[in-house]
Amino acid sequence: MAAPTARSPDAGGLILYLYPALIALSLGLNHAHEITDVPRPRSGCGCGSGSTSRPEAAGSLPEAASDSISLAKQAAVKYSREANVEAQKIAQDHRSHSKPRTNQMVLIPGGVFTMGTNDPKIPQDGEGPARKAHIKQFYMDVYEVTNAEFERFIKSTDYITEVAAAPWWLPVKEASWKHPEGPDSNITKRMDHPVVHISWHNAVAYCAWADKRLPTETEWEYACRGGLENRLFPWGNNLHPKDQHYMNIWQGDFPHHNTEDDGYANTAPVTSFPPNGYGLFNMAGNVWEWTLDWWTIHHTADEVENPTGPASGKDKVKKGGSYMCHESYCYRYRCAARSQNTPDSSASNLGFRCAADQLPDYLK
Ligand SMILES: [Ca+2]
Ligand SMILES: [Ca+2]
Repeated sequence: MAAPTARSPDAGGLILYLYPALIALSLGLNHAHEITDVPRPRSGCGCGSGSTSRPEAAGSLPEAASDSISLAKQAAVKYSREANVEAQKIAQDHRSHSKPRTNQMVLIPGGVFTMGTNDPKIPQDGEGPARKAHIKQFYMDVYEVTNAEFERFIKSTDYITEVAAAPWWLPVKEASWKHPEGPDSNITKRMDHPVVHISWHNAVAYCAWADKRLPTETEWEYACRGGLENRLFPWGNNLHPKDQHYMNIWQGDFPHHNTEDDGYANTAPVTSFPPNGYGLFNMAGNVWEWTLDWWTIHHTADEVENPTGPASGKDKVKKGGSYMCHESYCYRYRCAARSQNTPDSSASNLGFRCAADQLPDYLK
């Protein structure tokens, strides 16, 4: 599979990811000349199985000196502070990768459902009219794409992520997926949270790398409803079944005070909260999710089959609402709800998950 290429810089600033290993290697070698305590090769140690003792005669000074310098360089690389930091990073990466993967998909059976609603809560968003939509079967990611999964993509492709040209909400200077709240922030403790500050273009590139694609808006909404008809949320109409929180949104006095009653002021791990009838987690809430479709608020009331939205447009559809949504301001954590962003923009509450026609071979 061909690696996606980096996008041209005209869509906004770019963040360049240099190979930390190369930096560490270069720093380590630069420090080699500072080593004065040169280790001496031991003569005739016989270390290691099958090794032969170094003949005494062969230990001429020039060769020994050459070996010593080589060993010193290796030692410098191995033990320099920079190399140690790099080793810790690699170990940390290894640990994060040894955690359970969250790239699994489930089969969403084909069928017909009622898309949209004739009782729109936000009519100007084009939530209506209700229309019958036929959907052929497809696969859907069980979880929103996490920082850990996205990092695998970045590391294996040299992909350079786009930075928002026009953040629509709480603009954060120099924010990126790796530094969601700006250069001083990081995602180290959020590897199992949804990746954010991902443009639509970035999401498309990731899905292609994973042998997947973005879901259409109709597929997304069908999947969100989990087999239920005409319900507000993925599990039904009751916001708090059994007095429990079923998604990560905003509780309290928006935007002044978030009581975090659901346990999270910001993003939550993608495995949080109960799944819907199809086994999908956090379709509503946590982060908004990009879809394939261009945005329009005008829909036919006719029956449709596997609709893919307008042929062109300015904005892309996003679905599901986010941890920033509160009923008083953004009552969009409903399956029929929708909103939009330009495809080159990103936000701290906008992520994605992928769909696929066929289950990728590596998941079989
Ligand atoms: Ca919350
Ligand atoms: Ca979501």
